Amino acid sequence: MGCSSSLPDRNSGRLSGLNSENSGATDAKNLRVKLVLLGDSGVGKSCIVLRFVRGQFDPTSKVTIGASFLSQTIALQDSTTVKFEIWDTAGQERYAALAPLYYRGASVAVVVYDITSPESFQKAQYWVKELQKHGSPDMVMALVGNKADLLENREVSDQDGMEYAEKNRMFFIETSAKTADNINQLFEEIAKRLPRPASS
Ligand SMILES: Nc1nc2c(ncn2[C@@H]2O[C@H](COP(=O)(O)OP(=O)(O)O)[C@@H](O)[C@H]2O)c(=O)[nH]1
Ligand SMILES: [Mg+2]
Repeated sequence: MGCSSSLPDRNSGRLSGLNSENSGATDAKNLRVKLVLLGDSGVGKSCIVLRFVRGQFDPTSKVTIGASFLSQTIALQDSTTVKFEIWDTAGQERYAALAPLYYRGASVAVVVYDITSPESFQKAQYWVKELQKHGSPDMVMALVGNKADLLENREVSDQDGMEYAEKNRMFFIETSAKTADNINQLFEEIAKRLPRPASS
């Protein structure tokens, strides 16, 4: 049973002045960014989003309505706020050709793999290359090793994840959507790394 973050609700941005062509700031203190998640099916992308936006894991209902859009705002220490407009796919990650439509205009890409699956780590590397070729050049990229609670089944070392991320100038973190471990930290670290518009 997968997580679905595709249920529109009060957190959904579908009806609230959605401007998919990105990005950027409303002003220097209040940033608004488009964030996309990429990675193999089943690595936990939807669960990460649900955990972050609603504090839940594994909802009982599952409705798929295509790429879903959820938003969540966080406040940073320096009193700036960052509103993440988070795009999660409903399985379109299987169709690599559709991906550019999805990540176009995104200022943040979160590439997720499952620490118990070397195949998913390979796939993550494919997505990183894809983003380097076709994404916006100033995109903030994070590499996430999810399912960190399944330590006894680990097949990708944190060392391998970290080294790959470093080489590709990405932020690296291991998370568990199940236990909530490092989920908020992931988004906070991304927020800190966003380019700030010059205040006027
Ligand atoms: N143990 C564990 N299972 C997880 C975690 N995150 C997701 N899952 C499970 O992995 C499966 C796929 O999750 P889902 O979010 O639908 O993956 P997606 O296809 O990448 O969106 C589901 O059965 C989840 O319950 C995690 O952090 N730990
Ligand atoms: Mg999903």
